[in-house]
Amino acid sequence: MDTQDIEKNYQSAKKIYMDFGVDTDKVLEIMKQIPVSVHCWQGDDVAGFEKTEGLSGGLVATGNYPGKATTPEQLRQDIEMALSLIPGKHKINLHSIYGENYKERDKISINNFKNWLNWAKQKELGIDFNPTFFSHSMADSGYTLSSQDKKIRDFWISHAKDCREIAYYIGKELGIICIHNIWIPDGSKDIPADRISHRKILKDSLDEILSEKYDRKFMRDSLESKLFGIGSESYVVGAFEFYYGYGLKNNIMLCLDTGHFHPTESIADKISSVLLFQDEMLLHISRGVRWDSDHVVILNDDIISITQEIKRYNVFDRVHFSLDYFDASINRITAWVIGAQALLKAILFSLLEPTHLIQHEEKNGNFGNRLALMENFKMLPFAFVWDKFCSLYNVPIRNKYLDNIKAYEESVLLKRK
Ligand code: RNT
Ligand code: ZN
Repeated sequence: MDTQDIEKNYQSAKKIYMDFGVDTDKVLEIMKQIPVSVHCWQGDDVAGFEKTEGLSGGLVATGNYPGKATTPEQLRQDIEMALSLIPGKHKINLHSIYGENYKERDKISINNFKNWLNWAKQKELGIDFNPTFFSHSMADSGYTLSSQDKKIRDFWISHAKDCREIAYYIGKELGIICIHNIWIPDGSKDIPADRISHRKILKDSLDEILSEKYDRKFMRDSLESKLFGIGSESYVVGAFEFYYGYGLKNNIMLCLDTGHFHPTESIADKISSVLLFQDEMLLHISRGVRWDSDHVVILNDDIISITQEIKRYNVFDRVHFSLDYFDASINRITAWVIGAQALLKAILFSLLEPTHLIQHEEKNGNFGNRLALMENFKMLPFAFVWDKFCSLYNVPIRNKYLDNIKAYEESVLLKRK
């Protein structure tokens, strides 16, 4: 398909959408303003550069596809490659274990992220940041911020404080908000006899970590809940209810990870409740298959129902999107691109929805028409608008990007030792 075909298809799609009262040109302008935070950890199976301990905290990356990045330079090069195939202007999501040249987790500072910072400046990318509470001997007991052992707890409190400072510095340097997201693996494999003590300790730890106030223009905190994990099947200290309560009381945003709820629970349904009481929220878009397996995100109903909710209340400015999955069994660049494109497609699909028409049927109590319109809108030529969006950023159309990845795999990835 050449540029002329893309344009021709787009013009015919534009006309069809116009008949339903949707302006595709305007939608494309909105698309340009919606950043997705691309997680660096898809590039190396959540290994990071400490290289002292294996992946822990209940996180598992299965597969052994060749060519994974093992140095910061390689990882940045791979991210650049992935970004060149993802239309739009996006952010990068870093974990503290991706810092460079530090000896111990509790001795990190902004100096260990200078290369990332300079690179981001050069590429005009925002950065989000996460303290890392796993893959470390101090997390081996299964508890970090909620540990009853003061030594362990203090170690992690200090880590989180350092990370908030780093996040603030990053946000200030780049002039783009840096979201500092706390996720801890704390919990227990089997039925605990005392749930509340750990939760009380977690509350105190968070109070201490968050006591330092930073300018929200540059840094914002978020708290990520979970339902269960590998090794924490019976009890997770940082459950949704815990953080919902804490977040409301202390005005800290929540992070909802789409893999962190019961498999049949709708995350989309939660958005309108959370945003009634909080200004904003963070989403970790993931795909669980039977459990929180972090499969590559695809364009499925789960994701579309989330972006539809956001579209229907027009709250794209109050929801931050980030990706969170890791698949080591396929080309890691392909994994990044599929997931990021899927999320962007879901956003575009939702922006193109003639929402006013279905809401009109609902107001009139005609639920048959509402359902029929919803079904009909699935058939609108959204792919042609997507192609146009890709072409605006010189992203090869449809599956053409696979050729670029193949060439990169041959010339770069397979040459890595
Ligand atoms: C774990 C959480 C967390 C991590 C990343 C690496 O279940 O989803 O967000 O996946 O921080
Ligand atoms: Zn997550």
